[in-house]
Amino acid sequence: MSAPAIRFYDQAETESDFLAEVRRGLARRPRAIPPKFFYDRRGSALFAAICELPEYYLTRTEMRILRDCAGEIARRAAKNAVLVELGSGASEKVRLLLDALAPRAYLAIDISRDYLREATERLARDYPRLAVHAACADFTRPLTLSYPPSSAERLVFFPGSSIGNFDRDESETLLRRLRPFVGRDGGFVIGVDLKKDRALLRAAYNDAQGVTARFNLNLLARMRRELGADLDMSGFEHEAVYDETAGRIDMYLVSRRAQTISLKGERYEFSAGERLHTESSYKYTVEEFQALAARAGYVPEAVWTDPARLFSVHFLRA
Ligand code: AVJ
Repeated sequence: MSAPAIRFYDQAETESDFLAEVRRGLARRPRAIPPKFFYDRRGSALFAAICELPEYYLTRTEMRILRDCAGEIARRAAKNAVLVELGSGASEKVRLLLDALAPRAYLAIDISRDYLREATERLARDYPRLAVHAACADFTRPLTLSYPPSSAERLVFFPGSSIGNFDRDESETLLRRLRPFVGRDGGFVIGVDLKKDRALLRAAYNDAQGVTARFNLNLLARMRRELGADLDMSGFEHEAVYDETAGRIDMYLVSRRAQTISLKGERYEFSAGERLHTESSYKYTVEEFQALAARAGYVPEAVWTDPARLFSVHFLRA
């Protein structure tokens, strides 16, 4: 069966952006590379595998909440709105909204080009009457897409606690920047992971099968594949710790010994035990997140959680 056509837009990160950010990240102290670079094709596939892990409660809990509140979201959304998803990944969660909402169109935005194409083609096959648009873009930068038209009302969907990758100031800035995109009559549905017992959090980022470790280490593999970096992957190990005061998980690649990463003629010396920060994942209480949203100019209209209060889904008015 031939797949319905996807409208595909490209506003991609280029290879030179990756190179520039890796160079900068290796040169600064403490060393750090932004988590958006996890998501090459293999990284997106590894993340999808993380979502299936028994320890990674986030995805299945959010799906359960969405299943329960999708009808209410549909009632709050503008009729005939375009559904726009930021960081659409496998486009699995959005199916719960599509089933309740039947929007006029869906726009998936993701940084992982090939993965985005495959995920939206699968979706278009399963929803043959839906107009599916896909944009390869970095939503932390201003969106310069020709779609949706400015006249279209929007329901913006930002699931998975992707907002957790940004610190509190960056989150506020990102949300404020997205407000005009959501628009006056639009709605913003955002999934936010909640603060909880540290043992549960630690386990979610240190799974027994080591999938999260492979996801983290894939950043080094990507540096080799795409940038020709010379490094020994077995010289690094995955570490994820919960900083309770800051309310965040921090992920690192830790150098097991003194060693060098060579990249385009430059040498970066690592001492034994030295850490390269690869990700933060901020956790919120419901009230903390609502206050953040309000500072960014939104009105928090509704919030849903699971009975164990592991995860939250917020409906914000722009
Ligand atoms: C996609 C950013 C929400 O922080 O939980 C999962 C990424 N990193 N396991 C998260 C991730 C390690 C994930 N987010």
